Amino acid sequence: MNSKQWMKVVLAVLVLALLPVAVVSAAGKVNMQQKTGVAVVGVPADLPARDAPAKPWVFPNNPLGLEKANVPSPNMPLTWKESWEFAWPNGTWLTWDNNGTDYPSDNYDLCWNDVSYRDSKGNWSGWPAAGCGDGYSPPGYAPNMDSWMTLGPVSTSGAKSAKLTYKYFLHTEMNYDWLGVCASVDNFNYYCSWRSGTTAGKFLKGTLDLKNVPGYGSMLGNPYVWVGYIFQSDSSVSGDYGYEGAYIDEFALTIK
Ligand SMILES: [Ca+2]
Ligand SMILES: [Ca+2]
Ligand SMILES: [Ca+2]
Repeated sequence: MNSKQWMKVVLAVLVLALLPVAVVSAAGKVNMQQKTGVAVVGVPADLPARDAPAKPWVFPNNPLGLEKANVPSPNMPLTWKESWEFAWPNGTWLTWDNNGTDYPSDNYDLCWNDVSYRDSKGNWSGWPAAGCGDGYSPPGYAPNMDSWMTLGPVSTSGAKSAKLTYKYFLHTEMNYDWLGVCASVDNFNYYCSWRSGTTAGKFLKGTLDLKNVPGYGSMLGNPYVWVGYIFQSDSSVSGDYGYEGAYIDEFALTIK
């Protein structure tokens, strides 16, 4: 082996040695806060003010980030499934940094992307800091994030039911850093159910019934409906304190 290959072996051993620590830090008891609230496209999240971070945020390094084949995922008409195993974003998925790069100042350009760090099935899941200009590999989210991914529009005209199911792994600073599962009928105001805290190192099942969207009500009978996830972090205590963020996997939107 040449020196580069040896370096990879050494790094692999180091990463494997650190894995149990990472797993332990995300484990423990399921402990989450929940709230509802509206998020608006293009309007940065208005999170409570905090003291300045004690130390500047530094992007973690993941020299062993895996590559994968760039092939399209299969599309399905009434049930839209996403497992993040294939090329993503595909179809009408969009992802962006909703507070741009200057909010509040010297912020980053971070949005969702597929990562092979954790999954509930297969090898990949969606993670909110791996995409856009400053995207990097997990674990550890940045401060001041407002990372969105949306799918749509889909039509619920004539539908008797419309439901989103998914698996989520959560590990955030309780009450300050949030994962929202959201729906919209105008692709502007997104009505969300927010969670913060920990799923204790596991993926849990989540649902969003479009018949009963928090803060809105029924979104059935609409020709245009969008769904999505938003990850928001405040100005301090994030990946630098070992918090991983949120992973989404086994997404299925079923309209019938
Ligand atoms: Ca997956
Ligand atoms: Ca930003
Ligand atoms: Ca925080």
